[in-house]
This record gives sequence, structure tokens and C-alpha cells, in this order.
Amino acid sequence: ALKVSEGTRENLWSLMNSYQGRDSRSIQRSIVNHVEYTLGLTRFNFKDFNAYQATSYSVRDRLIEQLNDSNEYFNSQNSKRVYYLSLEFLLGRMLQNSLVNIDMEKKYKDALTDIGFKLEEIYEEEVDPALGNGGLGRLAACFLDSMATLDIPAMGYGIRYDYGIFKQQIQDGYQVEQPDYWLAKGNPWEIERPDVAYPVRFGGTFTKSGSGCGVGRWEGGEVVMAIAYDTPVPGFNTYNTNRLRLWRSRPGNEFDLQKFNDGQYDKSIMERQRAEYITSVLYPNDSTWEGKQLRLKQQYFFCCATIQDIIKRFKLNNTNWNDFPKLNQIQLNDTHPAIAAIELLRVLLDVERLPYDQAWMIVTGTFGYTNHTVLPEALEKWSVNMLQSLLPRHMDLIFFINQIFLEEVKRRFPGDGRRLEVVSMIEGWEDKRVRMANVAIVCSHHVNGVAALHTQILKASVFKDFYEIFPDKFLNMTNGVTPRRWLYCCNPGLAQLISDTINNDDDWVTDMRMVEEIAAYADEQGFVDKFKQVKVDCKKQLQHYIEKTQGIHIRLDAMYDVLVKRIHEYKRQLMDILYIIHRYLQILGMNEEQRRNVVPRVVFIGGKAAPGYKDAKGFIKLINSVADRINNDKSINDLIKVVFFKNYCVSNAQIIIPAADLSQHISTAGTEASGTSNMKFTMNGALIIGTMDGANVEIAQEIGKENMFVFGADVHEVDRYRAQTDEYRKGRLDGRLRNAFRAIYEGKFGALNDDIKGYLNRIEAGSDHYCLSLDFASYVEAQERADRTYRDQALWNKMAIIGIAKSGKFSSDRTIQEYCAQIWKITPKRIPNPADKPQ
Ligand code: Z2T
Repeated sequence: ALKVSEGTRENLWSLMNSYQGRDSRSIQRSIVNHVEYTLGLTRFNFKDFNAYQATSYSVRDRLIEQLNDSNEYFNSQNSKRVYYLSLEFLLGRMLQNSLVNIDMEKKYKDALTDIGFKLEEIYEEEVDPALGNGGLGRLAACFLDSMATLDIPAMGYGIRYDYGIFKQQIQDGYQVEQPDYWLAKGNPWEIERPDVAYPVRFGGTFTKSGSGCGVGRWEGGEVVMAIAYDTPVPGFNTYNTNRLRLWRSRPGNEFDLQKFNDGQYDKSIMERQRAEYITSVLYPNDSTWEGKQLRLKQQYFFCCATIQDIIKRFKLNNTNWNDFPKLNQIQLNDTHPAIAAIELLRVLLDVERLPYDQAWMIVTGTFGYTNHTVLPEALEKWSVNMLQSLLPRHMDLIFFINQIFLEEVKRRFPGDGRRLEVVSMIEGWEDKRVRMANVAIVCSHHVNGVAALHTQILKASVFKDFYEIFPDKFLNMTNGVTPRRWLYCCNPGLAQLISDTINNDDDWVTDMRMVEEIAAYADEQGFVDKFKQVKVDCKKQLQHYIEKTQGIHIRLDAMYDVLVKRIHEYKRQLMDILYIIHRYLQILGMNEEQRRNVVPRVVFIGGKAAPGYKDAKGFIKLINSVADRINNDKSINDLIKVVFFKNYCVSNAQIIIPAADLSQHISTAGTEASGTSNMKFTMNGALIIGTMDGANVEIAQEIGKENMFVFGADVHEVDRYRAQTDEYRKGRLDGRLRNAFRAIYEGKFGALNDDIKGYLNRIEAGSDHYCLSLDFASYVEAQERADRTYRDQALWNKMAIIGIAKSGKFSSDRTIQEYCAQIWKITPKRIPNPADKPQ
């Protein structure tokens, strides 16, 4: 490679000065430059969307320079690196976040105003990059932000899907999915790297020589190419900028000449197109597993390219393979990328020709595995036949490592056949499947849950037998969210109030524990009034958004009661809507006097249902039917308004979360691994009504149970209830629940959907896996507590302020610090200030 001499380097450096300056004129010059020369438009006439594109290119220029400098520095230091492997990155819009992180939002705003554009309007031109389903993908995005901010040399690796999570439309009350071709108008944030390309093989044959696991040649099959697309990830208040590398599939170079000569030109071209399908679409399932072959291909495709890329980087500076785990930590975001561990083993054995013991030590020293759910339907179990035909060597290696592992278990737990059965990587006899969680656990040095309760459940039941084998492997890493996007960007009013109150500075944005200071002002009228004003302003913005996007007018002087997350039985959106029905029936039975005492509520329920999840789609229809009836009932005079919040996604989460008064996190205890929006709502001064599940437990510990509306059975009560008979549960069906069912059956909320009818009938018959009947009474009681508290606005605001003050633990900065210290064993590496470079 060409190394430029210092003299030349100085010259090259100074060339950028006029272009990358932080003054208004330089900013305008770079924007206009992109309008004219990148977009090919005239700078004398361009639209908001073009201003968005050019502004993004201008910001990207700065990020690229930071990215290159960071990367060059880490390479020169042979720095240890963290690789976060995830099939999902739910980034959300990039422009505001990037400007905020490089501390240039105000400067760009002024520069744009000067040439006739409003930055806030330009933000709205950006499409959401929505390459994720829900919490798991958004967590990966928060982690990228925190790793960059904390000066950790880290990279994210994933897939550049052409289609992100579908857009949700509602027709006739039903969810209709629209494709999300987010790249239609280009993506200014990515840098295509046609030169960073790796071959990935599928199928073919494997021939082995030698004993034990042997070494061998994998040949034939189909080869596709992985092309890199990089997105810079700037840290807040640091020059450090990390890389998110997403892979796109393209046809391999092996061309079928035979078909050409046979005159089958079209057929041969069509086969090449098949390669591109691999990265076409994100699978829209949130915590349920689907055994599709294309999904397995996506997983291997991205893992194979990633491992090649990581090894190439390692080899820039290193020759001793034993240093690999000391310099590279790979974190698996659930089991989706677990095949990466087997791929690394394969490369070390078959390509690098290392002895098995050394290769295995390297693999287990490198990987960490994060589990995100205890739901059995989410656990990945790939059929042995499918793996065998697609990845013959990998299947072979899984059998081999499983055998060695089971022999060790046999030695340590003699006569414990049950345990062998449970911890084996292979399940079943004729229809054999590979349990990817078992593979991930055995291949990793650490396994973590995402909240304290979740980790306890992993240790005590889901992975109990593994925990007894490897007690030191298991630990907890309670999730967090980035305060940059989820407070500073989405709630500038509150951010300003916090800064003004604590020390006139934004240090708290990278040290959320500092916010605790505002607790001292929870009773101070001046502060409380300002907090109230912030909330009202956010509610106005939401009101405007709802009017604009859904044509519904909502009142400002109501409690904004919000339940937004993926639709799932365990998250119990059904229980919420049944409560609304109960509340509506109650109001119908009240006289004028009693009605004056009712706290008016606007109830928002939003979220996407997996397209194949019938029951979840039925819940959406029911919510819309109930909304229809209640919203059009003039007699209740807007005491309840029900809004199905359409197409819940990152960008509109940034509107609804700051505007919430009450937020619902009501999963059956023991089902929600953590939840992360509970943290976002708390940081934005909404009160939680919730069960003792997931991270709610820790939120209660931090902010005080008395500052939440806690209800419902705990994990043990749920276990006991589930162990009872249907007869037992049927005999104890909650009366108010029964009335709500009746109202639905009678057609009060329109024609009855058969699926929903069946679902409700089963609950009535005592089949109540998610414990709606068990929890309904205490849910109603908690809702009443929320109403009483809301009537006392001083108390309500005090609770909200204490919630904000004590939400510091739930910054993803804290989470990442824990991963660094306990799993990755890595310390921050602050890159020198660019001012130290030649000027
Ligand atoms: C997901 O978003 C979550 C778990 C999954 O298990 C899959 C997906 Cl797509 C395979 C969620 C959990 O449901 C939620 O409790 C947690 O907060 C989030 O992951 C991040 O850990």
C-alpha cells in the first residue's frame, strides 16, 4: 500500500480545511456543492428533499473523515476490537442523531436558515432505515451509539436488506402490510464498497481426510458474493466514529458457461438473480422462529462474510493465532448469528490448518451469546437435513463438537441421561434438529440475559442444566437505551430543562446518573411548572401528528395513556382493550355527577403484528372496532378516545414517547425478557403501569415502587396458576372480564371476528396461558390508582420527575460499560484530537 510522506500528508490534510470548516459559510458551501455535483441539480433551485440529501452528504463527509481517522488509529495501535453481530439494526433516522453527536445541530440549523430551509422540516424528509423488528434490533442500534460514545473500537455487522420491516396500513380495521423499499430514493448515509467483497458458498460436497474432526475440502455448490456497505456511527462528544458494515448479496463470479453455450442465456441470468434474493427482505417475526431455508441462508451469508472480514483485519498486524481472542470479541445478538462460531472453527481447521484443540480454544475465547427470550417458540432449531445440504461441513462440525461436549458431561454427571438429552445440540430421532441456543452456549465464554429477572429464569429453568455445567458462564447485562436519541433528540425541551437545572451543561448526556440531581426539584413549583409546560408542548406535537396522519382530533386536557410495542399475546394488548371496554361500560352506567369525576383519557395502542400471526392480527381488528364504537358515541363526550397508533416505528416513537402521561408494560410475569421502551418512557416523564416482569422490576427498584402503578401476579403465582386445571380457572373467571366478553359477543363493537371469538371462548373455558383473568382485578385496581393520582397533578408530576431523575441506570452507556468490563475485557481507547494532526 502507498504510504504518503509527512510533507505530502500535511498538504493533503490542509486541502480539507476550507471544506470541513465549522463556520456557516463552509457548511453552506459543502451542502451546495453536493446539490450541484453529487445530486446533479442546480443550487439555484432545489426542494426540501434535495436539501435533506445534500445536508446528509455534507454531514457524511465529516463522519467519513472521523471514521477513517479512527480506523487508522486503531489499526496503528493493533487495538482490541468488539464485533456486534446482529441480523437486525433498527437505526431510525440518522440526520439529527449525527448532527447532535458531532455537536453541529445549531450550526447546520443556522446555515440552512440562511439559505431558506428549516432544519426541522428537512429532518422529516428522511425515511426510517428500519432493518429490525422491535426491541432486539433497536437495542443493537443503541449499543452502536454507546460503543462509539464510550470510545470502544467496535463494529456492527449485519445485513443490508432491500426491504425493511413492512409498513403497516389499516384497512377496515385490519392490518395490511406494505413493502418498505427504503432505498427507493437512495441512501446518503451508506458508503458502497465494491472492493470489499467475499465469496460465500452454499451446498456442494465436503471431503474429509485425517482422523477426529479431520480437515477437508468443501467444493461445488453455489457461490455468491457479499458486498460491504458501511454506515458511520459517530459518538457523542468524541471524535471517535465506528463502522456499521452491512452485507448485500450479488451473483458470484462463477459463470455457467455451459448454459451459455447451450443457448440458455436467459436461464443463466435468472440463476444469477437468485443470489440477490438472499438479502432482499427482513423476516418480520418478532420472537417467533420460522424455519425457512432463505432465512438460514441469510444467517450464514452474513456470518461467513463477517468472519472473513474480521480475519483479514486481524492479519494486518498479527500472525499468532493465540492472540485472536485477546484482540477480537464477537457478540452474538441472540442465536441468529450463532453459525458464525462454527464458521470460525471451520476456517481455523480447514483453511488455516490449526490443530483442533487450538481452534476450539480460539472459538470459545472469542464469542459471547446474548439471549433475548424465554419463549419456547422463539428458539431456533434448524433441521439437520437442511443444514446438511446447505452447509455440509458445518453440520459435520456440530456433530463433532457435540460428541466431545457430551462426553465431558457424561464424565462430570455420570448416569444423568436426562441431562445429556437436554443439553445435546441435536434434538429428536427421525426428525433431527439442531438447537442453536445449545450451540451458542457451548461455543461462548459468556452467556447473558438482558434483565435481572430474565437472567434468573435462564439459570433456574430454561438453561438450568447448562448453568450447572458452566456456572461462571452465565451473567446478567440489564438492557439500556441511548439518552442521545431517546431524550436529547426526541425531547429537546426536557433536555434543556435538565441542563438548566443541574449545571448549565450537557455532561449528563454521557453520564445519565447526573440527572438524579433533579429529584431535589420535584417539589419546587418553578421547576414543576416548567416540567408541565414541556409535557404539554410534547402533547401538542403528538396531537398535531395524530390530526395530520390519522385525521383524528384529540383533546389536550386528557391523560395520554400509551401502549406501543409489537403485538403479541404475552404483551397482553388484549387485556388493555378489554379494560377499555370495561371502562366504557362503567361510564355508560354513570350519571352526570359521577361522570364529572372521570379522568378523561386518550388511549393509544400501536404496534405491528407478524403477518402470519392470526391472533395478533385479530387483536388489531378488535382494537379498531372498539375505537370505532367508543369514538363515535357522543353520549360519553370524549371521556375516552381510542386511537390505534398506525405504523409504530422509531421515528414516530420519538413523538409519542415524550408525550405520554401513562405508559403500559403489562406482559405476563416471566415472559418479557426486558423491555426497553419502559426505560424510554421513564426517562421522558411518563409513569408506568406494569407487571413485575423484565426490566420493570429494576425500574421499580431504582425509582421506587410507589412511583409506579405495579400490579399482577409475580412469576411464582403465574407458575402456580398455570399448573391448575382449566376447571379451576374457569370457576374463577373475573366477572368484569366476563362482562367485557359479553359486550363483544353481543356485537356492541361490530360484527364479531371468528378468530377473536374462538380466542375469548378459550379463555372463558379456563385456557388462559397469559393469565388475563388472573391479573384482571389487580389491573383494574392499578388503573384506578392511576386515575386517582392523575387528579392530584402535583403528586403525578412529582412521581414523573423522580422517575426521570432515577432513570440513570437505564442508559445503554451503563450496559455497554458492563459488557466491556465483564464479557469483552476491553477498555476505552480515546483517539487523539484531530487538532494534533498537521494543520
Ligand atoms: C426481540 O425484539 C426480542 C426478543 C427476541 O427473541 C426477538 C426479538 Cl425480534 C428472540 C426482544 C424482547 O422481547 C424484549 O423483551 C427485549 O427488551 C429486547 O428483545 C431486547 O433485549
